[in-house]
Amino acid sequence: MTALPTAPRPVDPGHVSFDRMWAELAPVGRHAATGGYRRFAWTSEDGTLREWFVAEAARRGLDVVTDRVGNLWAWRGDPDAAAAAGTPGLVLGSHLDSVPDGGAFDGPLGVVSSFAAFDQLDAAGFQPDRPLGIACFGDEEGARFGIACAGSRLLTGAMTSERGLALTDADGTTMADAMRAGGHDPAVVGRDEETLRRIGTFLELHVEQGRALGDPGHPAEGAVAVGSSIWPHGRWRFDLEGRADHAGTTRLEDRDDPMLIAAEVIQQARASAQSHGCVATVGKLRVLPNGVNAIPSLVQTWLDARGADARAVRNTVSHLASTVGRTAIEESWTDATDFDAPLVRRLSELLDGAPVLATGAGHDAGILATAGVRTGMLFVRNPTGISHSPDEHAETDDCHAGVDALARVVEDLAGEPA
Ligand code: HGY
Ligand code: MN
Ligand code: MN
Repeated sequence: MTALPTAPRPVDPGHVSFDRMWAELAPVGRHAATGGYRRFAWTSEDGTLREWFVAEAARRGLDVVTDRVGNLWAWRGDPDAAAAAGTPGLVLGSHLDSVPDGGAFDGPLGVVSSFAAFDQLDAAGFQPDRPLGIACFGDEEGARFGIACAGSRLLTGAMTSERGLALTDADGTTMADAMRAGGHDPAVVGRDEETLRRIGTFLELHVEQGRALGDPGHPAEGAVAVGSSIWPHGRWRFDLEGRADHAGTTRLEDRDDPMLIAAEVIQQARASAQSHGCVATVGKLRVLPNGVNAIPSLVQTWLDARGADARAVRNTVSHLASTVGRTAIEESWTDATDFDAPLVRRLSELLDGAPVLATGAGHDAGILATAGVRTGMLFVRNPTGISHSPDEHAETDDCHAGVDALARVVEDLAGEPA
């Protein structure tokens, strides 16, 4: 008996458009040697990504607005009229920039999935009762100027424009000059009330960057989870000064070599984090003059410390500083962020009891939540949990499941009573 031909699976328009967009973005800012992405704020790669976002919005008849900080917002409907009428918009989105040699999914998965969810909903003839938006936050990773979520921090006033615009990159270029070169006037940068008023709810879909969804048998095993909270976390810098000298002619007993202190900072950071139940990372050093045969005059050492308990994180850093006898200069701090609890419950219910997970990763959603915006997150499984690496990966089916989940919750949230 010949098997009846199985009916071809209906093509999901959102999945088709997701795959198209994903393929289009893949080469932008990808480093040939490492396979990692170098998509840094206000660079030419950033400009290409911004053009891509605007083109995708135009493809769907969405109006694109650039806010005072340079974040992009694609709108369907009139967010100002809706806000005035008491039903501000539902906004999806994430970021397109990366850490140095980052993966393809951290950020872009949320932006691409948002456009694809719009396509899914359009194909189903969904008529939202409020404006729908897609946000593309600039400079989420802080890879070039050193402060993560710079776009959302400047938008909400969590970081002053004075501080942000004066930040410099490794070449000494200020954020203000980089913005200007990227076509955005730094003179207008600052908290943007008009933009914030338009947002009723912000929902960020993001790759999980953890292993809860991917571990077979883990209670959270599945394709999509709901975010509950973000760990408190911060960035500190140690400026370790020494005396420049010759690597060959300077006796060991005559040296004042800051690299030895840096080595102690790195080792003790791990030990202090371990003893305080936190995580700590030294991923970046700046060595002057950075010559193989020159004892450094200065070694700047950056520390990233995080944990479920803010006091423990701060104790990790203060214990480290006292152990090495040096000052930890705080560059940024983000308090623990809890997403809107009723929204978290609703998202989990809408997604058939999807697991609810905390995360150690910072997100623009966390900055908006801290600024009082009703915010939620969805996480998509990346089985290895690896992120901030060219090896970051999520399966296409799971990415499609993320699009479906986003479309499902938009149908509910964009029809809820005001
Ligand atoms: O650092 C973070 O957690 C985020 O990737 N910016
Ligand atoms: Mn990231
Ligand atoms: Mn991210």
